[in-house]
Amino acid sequence: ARSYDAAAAQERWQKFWESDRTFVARDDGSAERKYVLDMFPYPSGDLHMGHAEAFVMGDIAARYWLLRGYDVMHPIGWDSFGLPAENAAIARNAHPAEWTYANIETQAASFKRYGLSFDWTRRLHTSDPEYYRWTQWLFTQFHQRGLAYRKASYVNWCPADQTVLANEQVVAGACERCGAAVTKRQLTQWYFKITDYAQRLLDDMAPLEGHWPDRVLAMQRNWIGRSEGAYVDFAVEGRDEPLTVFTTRPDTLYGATFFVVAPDAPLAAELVTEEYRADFEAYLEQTKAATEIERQSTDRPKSGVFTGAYAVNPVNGTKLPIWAADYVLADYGTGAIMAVPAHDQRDLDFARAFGLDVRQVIDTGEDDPAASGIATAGDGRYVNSELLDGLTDKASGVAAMNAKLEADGTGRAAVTFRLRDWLLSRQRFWGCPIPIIHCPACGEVPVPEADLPVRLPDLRGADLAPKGTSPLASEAARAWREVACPTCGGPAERDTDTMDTFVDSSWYYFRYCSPNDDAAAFDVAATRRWAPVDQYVGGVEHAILHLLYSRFFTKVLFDAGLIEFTEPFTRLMNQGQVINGGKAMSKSLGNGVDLGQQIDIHGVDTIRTAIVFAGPPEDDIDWAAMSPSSTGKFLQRAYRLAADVASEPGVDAASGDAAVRRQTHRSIAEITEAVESQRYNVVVARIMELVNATRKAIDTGCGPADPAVREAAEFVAQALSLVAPYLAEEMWELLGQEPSVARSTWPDADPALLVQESVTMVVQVQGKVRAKLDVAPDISDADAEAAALADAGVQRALDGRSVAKVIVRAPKMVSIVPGA
Ligand code: ANZ
Ligand code: ZN
Repeated sequence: ARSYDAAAAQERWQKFWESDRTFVARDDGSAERKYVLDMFPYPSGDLHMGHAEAFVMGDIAARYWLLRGYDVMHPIGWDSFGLPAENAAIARNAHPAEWTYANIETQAASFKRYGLSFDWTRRLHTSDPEYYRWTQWLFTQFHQRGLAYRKASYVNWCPADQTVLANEQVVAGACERCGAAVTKRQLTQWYFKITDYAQRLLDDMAPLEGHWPDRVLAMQRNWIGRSEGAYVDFAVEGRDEPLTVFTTRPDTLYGATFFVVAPDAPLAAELVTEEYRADFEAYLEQTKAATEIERQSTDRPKSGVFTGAYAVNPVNGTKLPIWAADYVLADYGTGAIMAVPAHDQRDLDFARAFGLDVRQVIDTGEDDPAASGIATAGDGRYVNSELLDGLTDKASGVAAMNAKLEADGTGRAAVTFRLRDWLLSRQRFWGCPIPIIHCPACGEVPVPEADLPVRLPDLRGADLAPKGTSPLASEAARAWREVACPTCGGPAERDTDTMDTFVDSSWYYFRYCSPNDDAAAFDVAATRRWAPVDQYVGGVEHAILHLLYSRFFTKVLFDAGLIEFTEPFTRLMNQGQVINGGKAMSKSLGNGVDLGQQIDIHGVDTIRTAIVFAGPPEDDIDWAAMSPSSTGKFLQRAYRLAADVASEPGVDAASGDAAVRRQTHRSIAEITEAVESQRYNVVVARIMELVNATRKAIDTGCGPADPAVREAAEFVAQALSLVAPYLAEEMWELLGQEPSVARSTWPDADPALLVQESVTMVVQVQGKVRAKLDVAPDISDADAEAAALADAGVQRALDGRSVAKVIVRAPKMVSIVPGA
């Protein structure tokens, strides 16, 4: 056949790979293992172009390691609990399970069609009881270790989805999923104690440096937000207990002129005197409407109310009026601050708005902040600060103050983190039930392991629409909810919340190592063989949440002695997005592009190759600016090479055309390097060069029967198998090889064929060519100049004149300008 029939090939090879078990991990110790993982999808609708880009990148890595002889595990599954399924089900009046599993089947078929080298025997769905049984088991392990606990607090509340959100799920004050403005509610909720791991989450990033994108590491670091400083205790008039604040600048303590508490911290209501209570209550209501982002914004006008109470500065006994103001957050530090307006801009703005004192304690040489309205934060000479006066740098100032506070018993050096505990309970139906039974006599009782899973009740036909409490707390679920206490046998009730889906996805990469294990969450020996993941691929939208939670889970499991490493993902790639006409594809814009449709038009190989060729994997691709048909033409050209090769398989290429062989081996070396450094667009570019050179050799050079041509065409098929797997299989077959190319062995470049012998260097005198010299391709400028001047023809042309100027473009050209 002279041209390639994509549709027929797709069907044929999908069947072949499945029956041949080409991509099933052997796990038999016959080769070193590689674990390649794509972030698993939500089953919302069919695949779109974003999936096409995301999944092709991991597929290249997986297919390459297979050709390199590794035992590769490249699994797939679905993150199938969660709000999208539930909202879709409510809208369609269907059960979330029906919608979810129907979508999974659709996506699975599309993944197969798209030619991904998944090991389908390891498939999992987080909404299967066989999976979530272990999510529940892990929860009980965290509970036992004191890492899962309940507390009442103000939480982020999405009024549209009627559920709480983790801080990580609030983006610029809005619900990450639906965009509604997030408000606050006081509720008792479950938390994971991720803050216990803050320092380790930071420290363990060191080995990821250079293997994870820099911006992801920076975002993680920023989210964890480590601060060094001190706790300082302030006495409060008429109160026994001191107020403690966290400050990064204990050295500015003499400059504290007032004190601020977060209005929504319990402390504020406690401190406020009767005289000021009404004002305070009104202000508290106003605060609840503001988002955290608004509250932290520096250019928002400062607001606040006086509480009537006073704190006493421990170093000099000054009375500081205590204000309630929303720029101080309730759940950071202690929810209260000492305000130093001269050296903190937010405090200065507040002081100016309410006529409070400003006292400079560091003279930086800039204008006095009291006059300029600009706080100074840099180093300078300490003034008005007794023991610090005369010191000139922050480090000594902080050290001296911390020593004094510790000696006086009024403070101590400390480190704090911005990271807060992970709020994991949700008042929604379609999630993993929290395996706790509340007993009036025994309290919180974990469901015993033998009774897991706690299955979601069916609730078919019941109203699942969000109401602020979980559907599992409704009348329809009464029979499910009411149980005997596992400890005392008395009447008790199940917890009615479900878990955040990020819990489900925090450990799925371990489950893939032994997906059908019904005795454990994962087989310890299997995780030892496969994990950590060698290459993880996914979108940068998961830079914080999913990766931080997975890192946390891994550390807890390490502490529990279940695994032997502390980081789950050795190497991470963030693929770019596919956009359309400069805009992100989205349902609301209606500009999404369906993958299936594109495959119908262009075929899988063309789509995959066009995406990979469009640019570096991490860059965005504008689908509107692409021309897949030119990529299709290139693939047909590649295919025709195989059709034209006239020598037999197995012939020794060594006797073939030397120039063709040098080109092939240079391509092998360059493509190998490009795959390993994940410059996949360069891989395609180099394959194109090799295809063109080989076509030239067939048509106008050594001809199709030369064994060097076969060698070139075979490598084209192997290299193309990474991006255009169906076409590559067809080429491999045309070349008379045993199926499948995916099982073939990636060649090594022959070093002897990589040295370029010589290139031609042109020498001009006064613009006229006077000599053509054979020189080494890496000749230096000086050697090129010397060789040019030594040439007899050049000397003749100079005819005794001096040399005024020499322009050297090694190894191509030397141009000589003679003098008078
Ligand atoms: C006095 C001071 C003087 C401060 C100064 C800064 C500069 P990071 O680095 O982010 O940890 N702060 C503490 N708790 C707060 C809260 N709940 N809401 C808002 N602000 C809070 O910042 C720590 C600094 O942020 C602390 O140090 C405190 O202000 C403020 F010249 O104390 B500082
Ligand atoms: Zn009990």
